[in-house]
Amino acid sequence: MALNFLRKAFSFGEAAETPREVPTPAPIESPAPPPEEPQPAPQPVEPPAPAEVPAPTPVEVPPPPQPSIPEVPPSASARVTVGKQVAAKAEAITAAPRPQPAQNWFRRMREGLSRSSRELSQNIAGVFTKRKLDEDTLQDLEDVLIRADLGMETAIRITDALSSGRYGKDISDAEVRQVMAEEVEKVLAPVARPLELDLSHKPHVILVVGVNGTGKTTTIGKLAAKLTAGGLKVTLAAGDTFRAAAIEQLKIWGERTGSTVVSSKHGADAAGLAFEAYEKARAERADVLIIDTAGRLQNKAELMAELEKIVRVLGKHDPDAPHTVLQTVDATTGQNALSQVEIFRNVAGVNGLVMTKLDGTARGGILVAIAAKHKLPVYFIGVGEQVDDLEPFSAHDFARAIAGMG
Ligand SMILES: Nc1nc2c(ncn2[C@@H]2O[C@H](COP(=O)(O)OP(=O)(O)OP(=O)(O)O)[C@@H](O)[C@H]2O)c(=O)[nH]1
Ligand SMILES: [Mg+2]
Repeated sequence: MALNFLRKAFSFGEAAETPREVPTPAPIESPAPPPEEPQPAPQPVEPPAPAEVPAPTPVEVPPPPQPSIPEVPPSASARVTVGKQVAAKAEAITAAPRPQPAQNWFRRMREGLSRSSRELSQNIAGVFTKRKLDEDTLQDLEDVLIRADLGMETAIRITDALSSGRYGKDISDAEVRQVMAEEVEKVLAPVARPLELDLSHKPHVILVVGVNGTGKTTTIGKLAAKLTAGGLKVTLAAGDTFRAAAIEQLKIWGERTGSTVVSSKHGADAAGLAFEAYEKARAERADVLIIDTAGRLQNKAELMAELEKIVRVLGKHDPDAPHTVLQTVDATTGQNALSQVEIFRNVAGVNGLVMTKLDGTARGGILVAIAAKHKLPVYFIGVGEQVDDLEPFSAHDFARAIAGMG
């Protein structure tokens, strides 16, 4: 898969040109003209006036004429999986080398989750010191698990698994943690899925949404690094037009990762910018367009309506766009994260999550509650602020880390 991902020749320098300002987008309500074949010329072009550029429809992109790669079935040629191999390549373009190699990410996640797991382990040990597994201990354990944000459903699942076969017997806290790790892994396994990009869309559009400060822009930068290092051409859209600093922040990520950045003036219409960015990405034959958005609280109706508008406008270009709607969820948030996902999912059609800030939180259990409730794929976890601190999510590793196991 990774080889397939890397199959195209891509010049890092070429894509790393200085991002340019684009004019304020044209009104988006005008009906889209009929489709047209994509332009073959990859050179930078002046952004065309939106009204003159026909809206593209999904196109079949035949596999490129490179030598075939044995690991990848031909039918999968337009799909790529963003995984560890690409993360490893991202190392090469990290501007500031980290003191420790990215392969230590599991250690960092475990250290990060140690606040969650330490508290949990101590509380479990408190329940099971010289006590048999009976109604009282099971109830106490259930309370501990719920307080650790794991959610009622998973708490009951764990206590049920423990009581079957062990009821009335002595049990150690290590055994309890072992069962907990097994049950948490079962809850997480279905959501631990790799992010897949369908490059037949050209661009595959990823819209990134979430509450203020949850890590949208940082995650976009980290993801762009993986994609460009994997040989893909990436365009970033500075859809957070609320704050001038947000546009600058994305431009810096664009420079660091060799991605083109499309931005408009501070205060411009975000949906219009998304529309314009799509046109530009398409004209320049970008593989992936990642759209940043302004952070918003899920209870602010007018801001949530703006997200709906962005989705609607992208659909004028390609009825399937945005193909991925990624929500960043801050792991330090606790229970409120559940309603954040609920509302963003309803409004913007979130179909994948990135759980950020798993380094150093005592509330990592919320990921389990979100998985149990929403069953949305968790593509990555954020374990720090640096470019390589974004890792594909592993149910097994996470479950062991939160249960405080080696
Ligand atoms: N420790 C840690 N910090 C993170 C992580 N992801 C993002 N951050 C930090 O969280 C802060 C907010 O990140 P942003 O990417 O600006 O968040 P945002 O969602 O774009 O914020 P708004 O645009 O204001 O809504 C920054 O200081 C990031 O460096 C992570 O995984 N771990
Ligand atoms: Mg931001």
